[in-house]
Amino acid sequence: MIDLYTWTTPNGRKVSIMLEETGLPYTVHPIDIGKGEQFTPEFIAINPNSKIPAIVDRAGPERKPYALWESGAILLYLSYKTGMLLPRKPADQFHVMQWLMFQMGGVGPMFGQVHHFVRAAKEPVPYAIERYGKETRRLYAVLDTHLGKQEYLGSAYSIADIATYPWVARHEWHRVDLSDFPSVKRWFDQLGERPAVRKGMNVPELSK
Ligand SMILES: N[C@@H](CCC(=O)N[C@@H](CS)C(=O)NCC(=O)O)C(=O)O
Repeated sequence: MIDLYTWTTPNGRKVSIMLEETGLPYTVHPIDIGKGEQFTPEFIAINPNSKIPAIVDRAGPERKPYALWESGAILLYLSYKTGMLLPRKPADQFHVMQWLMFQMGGVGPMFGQVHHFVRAAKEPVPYAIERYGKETRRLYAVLDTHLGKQEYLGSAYSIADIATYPWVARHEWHRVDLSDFPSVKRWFDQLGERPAVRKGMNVPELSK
């Protein structure tokens, strides 16, 4: 059983999609980052960086509980644990890791800045919207060129796609029209048909 500490954000949903894809049993613990629940001593004991997502694998290495945070590390851990969604052949595996790092170092931080300056900033900051908006569109173009040549980011559906999908799902927040990036749209629509992606995107379910 895996305990997942998460909220309704792209980084959290990467992990819920992965858990749905692998079929590993998990329990969701919503951490409302709008209310500051990431700063409680109980959560800091799991993630000293006070951010979601985090997991505790009750049957971790050596059968002991194992806490892990940083979504990229969690995706890799779950791949190693299950042997799923990360190719074994080194050339293919590093290709997936390259696109995973591209998401962690580029897509996540840059799209996240656009979210902030477009939707959350207390006052308009045109310079920031222009700077991060331009970089975001450039990253969409890089994805579009790549996905014009192959079906998925790696040689097969993998954790690189899982990491990137929930960020692209917020394309309207980035003021990006996916029809400007037809190969990203093709990939996005295709992944959106996967039952695990649909379920994972609905975690945590707050309506209950
Ligand atoms: N690099 C981290 C980023 C995690 C992150 O930024 N999480 C956000 C939600 S998507 C968060 O917890 N924000 C709360 C805060 O910054 O106080 C990861 O990929 O896990």
